[in-house]
Amino acid sequence: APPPEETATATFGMGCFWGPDARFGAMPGVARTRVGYAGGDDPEPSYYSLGDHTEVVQVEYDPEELSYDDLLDAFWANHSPFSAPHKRQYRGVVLAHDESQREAAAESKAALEDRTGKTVQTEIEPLDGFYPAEGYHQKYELRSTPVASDELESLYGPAFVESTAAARLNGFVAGHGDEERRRAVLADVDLSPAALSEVRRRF
Ligand code: MHO
Repeated sequence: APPPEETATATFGMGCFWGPDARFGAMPGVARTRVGYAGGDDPEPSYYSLGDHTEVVQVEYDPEELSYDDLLDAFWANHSPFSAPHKRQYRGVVLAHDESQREAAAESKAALEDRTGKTVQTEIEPLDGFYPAEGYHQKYELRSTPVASDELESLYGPAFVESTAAARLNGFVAGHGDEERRRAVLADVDLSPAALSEVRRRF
């Protein structure tokens, strides 16, 4: 399927960014994902010199297929909102791109607190700068199937990490998605039999 013409973008901190990169990447309606550093003031963050930033995943999605509330559901279900983070690097945070995201996030946070009677530690802040992480952190799970990952790289070039195919496969090799969707994506992607069976062995 061709990528949507207009995407919306969401940014979340939810612990080590490898996991949520894979989880969101497998979701129908997600067009692209990337991981990076955000939520701090340091002008030049890197993995080994993060400053006051947090590991985040950025999700570009088709708003006709998926809503920001759907993403928030996945966000709350896949980090630990009630425990204070050990390090700022891994804190739970919604980095809102606009006022409507900020409101939706605040409402869902209040609803979670009402439902559980517990205090949510997760923060909600406006996004102010996103710094892409090093290449080897992008589609990290997919790099554990190197035949497939190298083939995607030669198909799409270094920007393969920004492809929908890479997002999906990165999710599938991490165990996300259902068999029907995997089959549809694998039938559509231009990989060799060797790459396909390398990926298939993971689920
Ligand atoms: N230090 C952990 C998390 C990495 S994540 C990119 C690990 O090596 O598994 O922070």
